[in-house]
Amino acid sequence: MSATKLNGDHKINGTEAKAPFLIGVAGGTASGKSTVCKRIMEKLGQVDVDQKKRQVVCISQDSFYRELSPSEIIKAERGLFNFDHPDAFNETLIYDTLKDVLAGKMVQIPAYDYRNHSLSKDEILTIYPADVVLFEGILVFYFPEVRKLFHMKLFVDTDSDTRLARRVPRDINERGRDLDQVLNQYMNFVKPAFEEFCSPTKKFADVIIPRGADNSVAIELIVQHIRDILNKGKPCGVRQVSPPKLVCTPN
Ligand code: UZR
Ligand code: MG
Repeated sequence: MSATKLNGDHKINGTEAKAPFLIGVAGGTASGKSTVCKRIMEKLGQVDVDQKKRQVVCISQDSFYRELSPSEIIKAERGLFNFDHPDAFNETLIYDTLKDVLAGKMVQIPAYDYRNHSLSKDEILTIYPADVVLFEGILVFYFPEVRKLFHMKLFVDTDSDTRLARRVPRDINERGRDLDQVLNQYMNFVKPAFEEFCSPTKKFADVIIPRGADNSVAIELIVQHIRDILNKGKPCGVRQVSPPKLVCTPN
């Protein structure tokens, strides 16, 4: 199967709208959350599809870091700001955005600029209505009201040492950090916050994915489940008007 089209259109206020199947993907830093989302999109044949026509889209919780005050920016530059604490996020904006997504609305969210520790002023991501929306991040199951919005909850469970080994080169190469800063931040903030805020949310998951994106069996099972739900036409029980159909287009 090369291309998959998932149709779940219905009308809201006279215009075409979609109530998507909303999937939360949580897990520690560098556990492979984004890669798991990418694999799911690939298997549903969505990666090469034009943004506007995509039926499966992914949103990152990083787009919802709150704006920092000038003194917090100085702390962040010294590696002294805790980006792994729930208070670093704008919970209200996450909730309101996901409610809009569930109502079939188009939403616009900023990209996150890790080098400047701030939301990008130039890069705005437009999320068009889709059949399946993945929302990934370290603390997506932390906030109870947000947690209730998901139709399916996945927790990517990768060993801490593997995650640290991935995080160090990623922060140095992609996020403009030096080794001392990465390790200090990991010991002072990332590891304790994982243990206090992220790891306890594993209990809310419907499916725990050991080894993350390497676990192709788990990912295939999840994808099959998504296909089944969409084919049955009852993805979310939220506001499904016309049943979505899964159309597999052969090569
Ligand atoms: P993932 N993060 C930064 O490094 N810099 C920022 O400006 C904002 C966030 C990190 C954050 C967290 N922690 O561990 C990680 N720190 O991004 C989450 N320190 O991203 O889930 O892709 O690892
Ligand atoms: Mg990430």
